[in-house]
Formats: sequence, C-alpha cells, structure tokens
Amino acid sequence: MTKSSSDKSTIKKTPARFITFEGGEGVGKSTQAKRLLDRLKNKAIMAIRTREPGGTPNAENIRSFILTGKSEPWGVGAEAILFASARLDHVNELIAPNLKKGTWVICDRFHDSTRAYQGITGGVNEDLISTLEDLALNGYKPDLTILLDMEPKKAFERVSLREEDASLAGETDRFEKENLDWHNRLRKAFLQIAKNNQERFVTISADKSEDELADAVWQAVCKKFPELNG
Ligand code: Z5A
Repeated sequence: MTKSSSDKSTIKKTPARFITFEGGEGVGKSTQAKRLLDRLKNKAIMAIRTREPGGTPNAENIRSFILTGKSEPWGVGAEAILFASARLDHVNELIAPNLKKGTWVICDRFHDSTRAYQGITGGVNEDLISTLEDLALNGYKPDLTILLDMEPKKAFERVSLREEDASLAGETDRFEKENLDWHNRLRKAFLQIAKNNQERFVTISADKSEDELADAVWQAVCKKFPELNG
C-alpha cells in the first residue's frame, strides 16, 4: 500500500492495540470486525482480523471439534477447558507475535465469551473460569472490548436470513440449538460482564443498519484511542 508522509507519522505514533468484539449470535460481530479492519487499513494502520474459537490451525481443529457437538458429552467444564486451550495457542502463535511487531489485532470473540457462555450461562465455577483466563491470556488482555447488544430474537432473524443461503441451510452449531430463554440469559451475562469491566468495555446497540453500526464502532474506537484522530 502507498502511504503518504502523514500516514507514516500515524503509524509511528500508534502503539498496537488489541480489540475484541463480543455478543450473542448474529448481532453482527464478524461484519463489524471486518468493517473496523477496513477503516484501520484506510488510516494506513497495520491490522489483522481473527476469530475465536480458531485463528490458528490447532485452534481451528478445536473449533470444529466443539461446534460439531463432539465435546458436548464431556460437559460444559471440559468445553471451557477446550476453549481455553484453543485460546492459549491463538494468543501464543498469532495474537502476541502480531502485537509485538506493532500490528493491531481485531478478534471476533475472546475470553469474555467463555465467561458468558460456559461461566455465567453454563454454570462453570467462577474460580475455574478465572484460572483459565489467566492461563490462556498469558497477559494479553484486550485494550478495548466492543459488546454488540441486541434482542436475541431479532438477531436470530438475521441469522435465519443468512441460512436461507442453500449452502448453510439445515446446519446448526453446538450453541445455536439452545432455546430463546437460554440466549436471553446469555445476553444478560454479557451485559453483566461489561458492567463489571467498564474500563475496557463499550456497549453498543446492534439494532441499527450495518453502516450506522460501523460508524458507532469507529466513534467508540477513536474515543478510546485518540491517536487515531491525529
Ligand atoms: N463460544 C463459546 O461458547 N465460548 C467461547 O469461549 C467462544 C465461543 C470463543 C462460535 O460460533 C460459537 O462458540 C458461538 C459461541 C461459542 N456460539 N454461538 N451461537 P460462530 O463463530 O460460528 O458464531 P457467532 O460468533 O455467534 O457468529 P455469527 O453467527 O456469525 O454472528 P455474528 O458474527 O455476530 O454476525 P454476522 O455474521 O456479522 O452477521 C449475521 C448476519 O446478519 C449476516 O447475514 C449479516 O450479513 C447480517 N448482518 C450483519 N449486520 C447486520 C445489520 N446491522 N443489519 C442487518 N443484518 C446484518
């Protein structure tokens, strides 16, 4: 990419940041992670987008094991450990090396998902969740977490539109099959985590158009990292 001299000075002044997106299914995390990546790149900032579970070959193997339902008989505690194992590899092999070389990292879900799904909603003991967080994050806590919040019922309508696509019809992952009450509890869990970590979280209503949401996300990112306005 050709960069102007002002673009170069932007890169110089900007330390690499670690941003995560969280929220229930279908709220628009993947879409907004991509939109944010594009905006950072337009500012000539080196950035990558990744996801959890996954992001590295080892972690993608664990993703497929969990989301196809193979881990379900092991119980929710074992699933929390599997998510953390995938995360440890992801942090060590992809997230930390990129941050160290000055590349911003945008991650679609991270440790707050384990706390919300397996911990608060799934009932796994808080001490185990905290221990797994310490182990898997290896000191790499996000600088900013954007919680996209929306009524699960509306978010599911978005997902069902997507799944009308012939290639996805009939596929349901490990968590999609939980009922609406479960997803409402999950929404509350994320809001609770955001409330408990206000210095790191920004909660944005996801019930808006893709463009409006991208603008709201960008405003939140620029507010948190004022160097982007320079
Ligand atoms: N999980 C866990 O239990 N513990 C953990 O520690 C971790 C994860 C890390 C991962 O599934 C599952 O693993 C997840 C949690 C669990 N389970 N669930 N359910 P995943 O990665 O396959 O699924 P997801 O994270 O829930 O993503 P998603 O379904 O793809 O949703 P999304 O990323 O939030 O939304 P999207 O893909 O950007 O958009 C969904 C559709 O809506 C799509 O067709 C878009 O074009 C459309 N869209 C997007 N934005 C808009 C707006 N603003 N208006 C209208 N339509 C829109």
